[in-house]
Amino acid sequence: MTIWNPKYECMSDDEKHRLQGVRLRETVEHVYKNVPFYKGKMDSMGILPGDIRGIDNLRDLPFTYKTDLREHYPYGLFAVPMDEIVRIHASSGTTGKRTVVGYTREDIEVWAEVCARTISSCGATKSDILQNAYGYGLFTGGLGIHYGGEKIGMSVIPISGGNTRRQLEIMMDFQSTVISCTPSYALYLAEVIEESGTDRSKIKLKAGIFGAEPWSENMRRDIEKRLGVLAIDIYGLSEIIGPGVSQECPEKCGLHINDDHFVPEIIDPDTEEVLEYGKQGEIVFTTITKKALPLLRYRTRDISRLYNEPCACGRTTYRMEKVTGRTDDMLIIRGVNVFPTQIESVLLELGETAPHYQLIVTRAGTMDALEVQVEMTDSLFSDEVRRIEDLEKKLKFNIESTLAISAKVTLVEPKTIARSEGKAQRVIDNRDL
Ligand code: DLL
Repeated sequence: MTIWNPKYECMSDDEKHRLQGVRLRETVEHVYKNVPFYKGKMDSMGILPGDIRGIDNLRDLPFTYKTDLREHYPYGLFAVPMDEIVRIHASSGTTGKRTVVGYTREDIEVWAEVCARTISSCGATKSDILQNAYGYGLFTGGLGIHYGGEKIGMSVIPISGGNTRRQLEIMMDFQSTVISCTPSYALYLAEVIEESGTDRSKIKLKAGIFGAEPWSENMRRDIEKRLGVLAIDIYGLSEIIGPGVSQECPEKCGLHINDDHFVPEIIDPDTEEVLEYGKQGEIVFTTITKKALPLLRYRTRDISRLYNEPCACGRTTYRMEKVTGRTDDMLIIRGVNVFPTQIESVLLELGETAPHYQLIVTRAGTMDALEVQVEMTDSLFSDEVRRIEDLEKKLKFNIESTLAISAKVTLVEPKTIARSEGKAQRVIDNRDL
């Protein structure tokens, strides 16, 4: 299997640490000079850019949290003037405000490079036809993978997400050999292929690049068998760059982190203490080449482990364990990030229900479904059925238009949602991933 950029994917530990050290120093100088938020944080900790001599000083630097991005919404953490920004993407914030990320032309080039590594690691070359079924738009999945595919020289089909019939028609007519989408959508595609009695000899797929949400080894086996592809995991988050932070190789023993651009650490999420290789904790990333939005020690909230033993594929990058959970309550429903607090603000904004609600997530077949149960107030409960149905429709509409996710809304009788003495259990996730 080809390694896209052996110079950087197969460095010795010494070479890597030296390169990371140089790039970290440049990044720290850049943020200290250009981002008042970081200057303030470093000043209050008594650290000057000159104190950062190498990668071992990483742990002297401050952490960055998703709330920092929200507090500086939209552009407050950007480290370059807006006329150097050539692209803006956004992802869900914990409340109404989105997390906004920006890229310079150089950042876009780095992003294409790391996505080219990702796509190559499933064995794809410029002779392949890539059906890119990640959403194009504010979500980073579509355009990130698109540029990576083009950098390799593949024929990229920017089909975006959804419209399953059209996906199948294009897959057969255009002879797609590689597909990129969320793993749950891949399973749904497999189901539709089976149910529609499609002639499988017309499907030329050989590999799939699946990510943006957690998926298990069982799901991988299912997808590989039913779609007839090699299924590899791709991980990333908008704040760090989007897709392309790390990816599996065909050995499937952890995801190779593009650690010449993103330096990982594993910490205890409560004490913020750095943990050793092999220990489970929250994965934290520092970007060391990003110009528009460099982030120091970004708390991803994703749970993983780090490995630094060499991999049989020849790459020498750190590897991370497949992400299976988070340290916060963010849900990923059909690839869309959803915080319960976002739904809460939609419910409270309308103010016609009681403030007690519960989210029930299920997976019917291969597709995630979200039901929002909200308690009625006593007066609503004694009102006409018609008014209750109208309110359900209104809430459904507001949730869909604010969060871009469809949900079933059910108004339930007063006092039927269990009260808790400690943290309210807002989410019942019945998916068996
Ligand atoms: O989901 C970027 C992406 C696009 C990754 C396409 C892979 C493919 P966000 O919308 O900012 O970015 O969501 C980031 O999604 O913190 C994880 O919780 C979760 N996530 C992403 N990839 C994986 C994965 C994109 N392979 C958040 N396994 C992250 C598990 C994943 N969770």
